Amino acid sequence: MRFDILTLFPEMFSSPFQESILAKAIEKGLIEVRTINIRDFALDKRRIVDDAPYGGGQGMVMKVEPIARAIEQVKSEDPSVRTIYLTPEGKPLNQEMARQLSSRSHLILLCGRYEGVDERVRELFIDEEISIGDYVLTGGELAAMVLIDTVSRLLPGVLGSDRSAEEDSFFGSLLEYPQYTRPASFRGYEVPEVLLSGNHQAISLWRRKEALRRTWMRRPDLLSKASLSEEDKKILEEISKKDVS
Ligand code: 6GU
Repeated sequence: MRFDILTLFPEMFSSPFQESILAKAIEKGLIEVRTINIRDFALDKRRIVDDAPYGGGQGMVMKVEPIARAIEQVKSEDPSVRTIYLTPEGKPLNQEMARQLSSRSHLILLCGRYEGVDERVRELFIDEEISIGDYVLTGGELAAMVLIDTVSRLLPGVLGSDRSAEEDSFFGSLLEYPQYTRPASFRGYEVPEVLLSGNHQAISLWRRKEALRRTWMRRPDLLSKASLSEEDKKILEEISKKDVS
């Protein structure tokens, strides 16, 4: 899968893709991440990319021509590319959207700065507008990194095969159960005994209970969307009766 990032700050992207899982995904050729400096597509001598808004008001607006030329260059190489504008006015990103995006082979990610882009960019070139949450960033660059990260890890081979399969059955429904590793005792805090028991059935049940408890405590909104078995519902009833810890 290929990502072309259109930005005024390509340097921001130098390190996030040079570490860990995404670096390996690039090395293996599973993803390709290119940055394109919008300023390279400003044809005037001073390479101006922004201007004051018509009608007056605060701040600067990103000009349409350099963005248009940059997008058209990518589209001339691949007319089927999908163009996404990262903006707090977009649809909030969630796991289902990430899953849908992961089926595409090529995305353009346009990162806005200042007071946003000239509206004609959106009308003429943008297929989809995406936000990463209800708060305001200084620009779309960090949002583009988040999007690339969450989409890439869904691609076959990016995570270990066992991990991706596991994720799919769980995904979007419940929070994770608590995890422990050695030592079994740390400053008087013990690992729950059941996890040391070797009883796989008991361990599974404990983990499901803890996942349900944690979801109920922290994200009750997720429970209405989760697919719950009859046993899950019984466990939840118990939890909601006695547990306030
Ligand atoms: Cl995509 N851009 C900016 N500037 N702020 C945001 C955002 C995007 N998503 C949430 N906040």
